[in-house]
Amino acid sequence: MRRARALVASARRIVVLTGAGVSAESGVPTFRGQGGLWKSFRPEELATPSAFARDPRLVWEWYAWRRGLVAECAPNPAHLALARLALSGPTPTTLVTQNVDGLHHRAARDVAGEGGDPSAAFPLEVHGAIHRDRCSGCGALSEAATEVDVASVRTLPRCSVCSALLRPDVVWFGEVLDPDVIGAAFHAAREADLCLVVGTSALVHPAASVPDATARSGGSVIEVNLEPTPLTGRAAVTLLGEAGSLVPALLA
Ligand code: BV8
Ligand code: ZN
Repeated sequence: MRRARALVASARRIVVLTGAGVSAESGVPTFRGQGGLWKSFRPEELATPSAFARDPRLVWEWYAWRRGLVAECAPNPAHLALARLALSGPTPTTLVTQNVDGLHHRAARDVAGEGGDPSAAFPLEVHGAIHRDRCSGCGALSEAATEVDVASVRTLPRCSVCSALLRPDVVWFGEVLDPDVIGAAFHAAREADLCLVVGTSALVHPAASVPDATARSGGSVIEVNLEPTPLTGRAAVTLLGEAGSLVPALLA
């Protein structure tokens, strides 16, 4: 922790990459850990365009359930410490998240408070946002309808413009990421001399390569995780433990 805190203190520019582990202590299930989402489901059944084409009702049932879960969750001390780093820390910081739960945005608003400007702590959401709908036909975006009726295909939400089925505005496997968003993430990572990676299994690309961009331009990587990952070999420091306590301690 001492070495990690020294790296944070001497960093000129910081990029942060978070994964499901940063939201675990908020009660949002991770994908691959114990109790992970993919214990009870299989990614190719749900998080793919072909799954949606084959059985949009089943895919919507999974996302509606996750939306309900996330609505009950609140940012945890790790989200809040990262928002404080980005809003009032001494070092220019860019937050990048693979998560679609919107908890970093909520932490930014909590930390900025009434009348404050939270935008500097809004993350680049490289995999989209579960609470936003996108039209599967014309691409129109809308804030999610509160309740999605997943009783049958006929009751699924449809676009008011072109009447095609709406889908959650997230990036599925086999889909390309928004080039502006992932491009900004890699740009920030190249410019940074420190990449702080919190709670990702570092298995899903291209997001998992963001820390490499910092390392390739001579920067350092600090990893916070319960266990080693493919990134551990390239990290200057790996802090093993829960993000909710390690991240506030690291950034205090
Ligand atoms: C792309 C959004 C170009 C939806 C997600 C074959 C065919 C097609 C594609 C591929 C292929 N082989 C490889 C690929 C590329 C593929 C990929 O990387 N696959 C992997 C699995 C091998 N990537 C893509 O398809 C991407 N698009 O490449 O387009 C293309 C196009 C066509 C063909 C080829 C290439 C799109 C990827 C985006 C997929 N969408 N989610 C949704 O959320 O439903 S991915 C999903 O996994 C989430 O976004 C999540 O963020 C991401 C990564 O998971 P993690 O966040 O790391 O979560 P995980 O549970 O895995 O790990 C949690 C970690 O936290 C653990 O390490 C745990 O120890 C730790 N932890 C737990 N609790 C705590 C903690 N740490 C600290 N404290 C705690 N308390
Ligand atoms: Zn439409």
